[in-house]
Amino acid sequence: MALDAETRDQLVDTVRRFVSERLRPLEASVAEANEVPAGIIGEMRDLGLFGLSIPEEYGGLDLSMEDECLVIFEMGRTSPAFRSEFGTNVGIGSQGLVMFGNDDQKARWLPGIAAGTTVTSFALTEPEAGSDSAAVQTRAILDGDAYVLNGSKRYITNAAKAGLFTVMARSNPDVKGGGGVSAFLVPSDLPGISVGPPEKKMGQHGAQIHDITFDNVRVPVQNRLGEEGEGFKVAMQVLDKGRLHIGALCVGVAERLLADCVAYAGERKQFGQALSNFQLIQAMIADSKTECMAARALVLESARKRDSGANIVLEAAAAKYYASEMVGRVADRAVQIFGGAGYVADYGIERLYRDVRIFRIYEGTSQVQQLVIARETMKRGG
Ligand code: COS
Repeated sequence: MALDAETRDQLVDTVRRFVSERLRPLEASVAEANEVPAGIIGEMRDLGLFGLSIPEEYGGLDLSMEDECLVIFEMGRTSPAFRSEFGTNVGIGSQGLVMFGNDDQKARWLPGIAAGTTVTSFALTEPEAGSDSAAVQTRAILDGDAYVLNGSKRYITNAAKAGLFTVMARSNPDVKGGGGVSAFLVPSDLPGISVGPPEKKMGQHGAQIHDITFDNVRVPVQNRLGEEGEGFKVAMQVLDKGRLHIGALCVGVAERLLADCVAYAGERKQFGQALSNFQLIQAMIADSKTECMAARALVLESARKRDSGANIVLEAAAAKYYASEMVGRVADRAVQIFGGAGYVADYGIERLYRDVRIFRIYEGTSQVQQLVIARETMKRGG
């Protein structure tokens, strides 16, 4: 649902102030501790950030995709680890339930998800099924009133905090590919579930990813999301929305980096004048600005198209592809403009440079996005 312009502007403004006053001062310490403080997560709950995309009847803000992107542009102006705390509840962890859940499933889980008291994770990726997500091997075999899950999932964001997983598993071993896969709502406290230690990562310290193992986990039949065999399509449609959200996040981080570059180039003097006077520095700033504007426009246009109910498979892939590649270039130029200061930890530029690298990989690599864009373009005839 679209908010009226005034309420929307107030929300965006509140998030902007929260980011600059509460989150930015904590960036270095959160990366160092590899953890977002509980008090900050509480403030995020109070602001309603966990429920941005959850329908109002379940306690969420029910934002349109366009409004969600406007909020996420602001969240991008700080370490992406902060957004990760509520990102799964807004995006891939909850949207299968929002789009395909029945009334009972929604009533049971969405209020906690909107409030942030239940954290969700999206469990698709496996050791042998990354980009080839239709190849999932985790089994879900029907046995009386329950499916019995066996297998493992890899690099699952927020798995250790989650109360609920959306799990894609093969319910029909005779059907290879996506058609044999179903989606399940799996409470994390069911017997037989174990979550591994957090992975040591290149960046986004403070955000955690883990493996999950399912050992004869009995998931009640009523926890199946959608019909048998629909799980791959559930996952793809969840990812379509997720990719717009990640595109918006990339724009936010890029705009933050650009603002840092402009401030630094204005202060730093070499050859007797500010860096900003040098045309080779200006060229880098011009390129980053133009690319930020292009990505912002692409993300918003794609979001509006989703809000209109249109098919956005191509648009979501293009927005995520362009914005994630773009923020990589902007981060690289930022290191260059800061010079030695961009390479040492004190200025935070090298941290963001590492943080943005995953954007070209998770929720579909750039190469997967290229495949999707090419297929859809050919399907649409241009
Ligand atoms: N919305 C609805 N349906 C979709 C869809 C979408 N976005 N994408 C695919 N489908 C459907 C197709 O229409 C097809 O249906 P039919 O069998 O009825 O024709 C079915 O799903 C299989 O689609 P497709 O043939 O495109 O599947 P592929 O195995 O070729 O895989 C890619 C396609 C590679 C695009 C997909 O596996 C993918 O997105 N991989 C990356 C996964 C990812 O992002 N992982 C990150 C994990 S979360 S951090």
